Amino acid sequence: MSSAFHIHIGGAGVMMGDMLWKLYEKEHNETTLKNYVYQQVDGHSHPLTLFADLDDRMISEVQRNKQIQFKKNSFLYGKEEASNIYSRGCYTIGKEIIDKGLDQIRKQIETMDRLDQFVITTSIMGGTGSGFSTLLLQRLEVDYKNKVKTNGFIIFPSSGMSNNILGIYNAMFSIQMTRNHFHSITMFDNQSMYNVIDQQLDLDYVDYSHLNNLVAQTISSYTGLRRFNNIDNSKFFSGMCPYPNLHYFVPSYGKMTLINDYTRKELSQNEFIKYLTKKEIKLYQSPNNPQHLSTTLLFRQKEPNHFYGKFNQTLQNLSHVYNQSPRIFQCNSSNYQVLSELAQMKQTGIFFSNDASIISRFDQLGRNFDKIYAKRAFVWAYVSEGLEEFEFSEGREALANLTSEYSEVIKEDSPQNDLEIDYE
Ligand SMILES: Nc1nc2c(ncn2[C@@H]2O[C@H](COP(=O)(O)OP(=O)(O)OP(=O)(O)O)[C@@H](O)[C@H]2O)c(=O)[nH]1
Ligand SMILES: [Mg+2]
Repeated sequence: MSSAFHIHIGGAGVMMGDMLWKLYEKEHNETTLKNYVYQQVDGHSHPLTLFADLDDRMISEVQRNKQIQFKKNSFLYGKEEASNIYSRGCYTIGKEIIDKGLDQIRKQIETMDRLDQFVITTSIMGGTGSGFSTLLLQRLEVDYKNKVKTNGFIIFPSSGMSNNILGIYNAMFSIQMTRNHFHSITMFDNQSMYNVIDQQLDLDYVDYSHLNNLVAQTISSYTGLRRFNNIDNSKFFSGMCPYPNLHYFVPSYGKMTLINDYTRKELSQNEFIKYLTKKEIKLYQSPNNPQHLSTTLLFRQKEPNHFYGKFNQTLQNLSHVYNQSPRIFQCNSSNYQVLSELAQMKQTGIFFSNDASIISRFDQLGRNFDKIYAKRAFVWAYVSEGLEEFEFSEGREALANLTSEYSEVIKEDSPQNDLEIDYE
């Protein structure tokens, strides 16, 4: 019955995983379908997961948490980080531990009745997140090709990071991996997540734990369909891909409220959908108007939602704008919070959109890359770690191909995407 294996790669990936497993642990008592993500042995639940990093700093943080019964096989680390260099993660340092990692994954998977999907968290700006992820995904594909879906929840570069030279190169090298080795990618960027939190919550400070919480809530609602309602979620993302390569999704999550905000109230159907589809709460924001190729609403609430299944009016209006109706899912479970300053809302939701307007961000990444590569900034650092120079242009070409695949579809798509939504 077990069917998802989680892999958390690089410092950011590991910390997102840390937050996610803390959340699963809180949700643990509410579900009878634990063995979707845990191995059950003699009444104990052990996470089916691999935390992989080239150094042990972040992994030690995770191991400090004794509440969760991780198995030894769930941790893989080497002696030194990839120092922000993709090729160190992919070719030199990463190679030293890859076989051990695959072995740890295999041993855990052997304890499962079946495996439907990998759920992967990482940030493609880091040397490990970009390089080691690429190596691992290439190797996993050999062993599990076509049998197992690979769903990524990935931090992309923020739009303002044009001076992070290594981060831009790493992200560029990772595009091929995201296109070829994943069935779906749910995209986040730190700046957008900061903006969303800043607009909604009056916090004195915001750190990575708040951003990781947003990612964890998104993943948990998605896997919650299976963990709480026994809904087969294997087609959740593939049902949003008109073409296999166009599998990049932008999520919006809400509502978030502070624990001491006593004004919080339940939203009506229209208010809630209107809120969730607002451009400003996207966790990966593009300057252009959305170009939704397909959309999905995922609601989360313990009691059956009184407006679930009665969306006709709203759906008609949404479909008028998007040219198609969003699919709707409901996960019946409470909304737990790991961060003590955030309130547990009665109802939350996620709006996933296959939004072609992300190409403006891909174009921006391409322009930033062109600028630094023209001056050959730090090319030596990658080449001295085993990268062949043609891979720079190969990476750039992969990005250009992806952008043009999306552009083709936009051309065919209805111009109605720019319309304001009338919800009443
Ligand atoms: N959302 C989020 N982003 C993070 C976190 N930690 C780092 N980042 C971002 O992710 C980028 C990559 O950092 P890491 O994930 O630490 O890098 P890595 O993959 O471990 O790679 P190396 O350290 O170079 O081996 C950073 O530039 C930050 O922008 C985190 O906990 N959460
Ligand atoms: Mg690191």
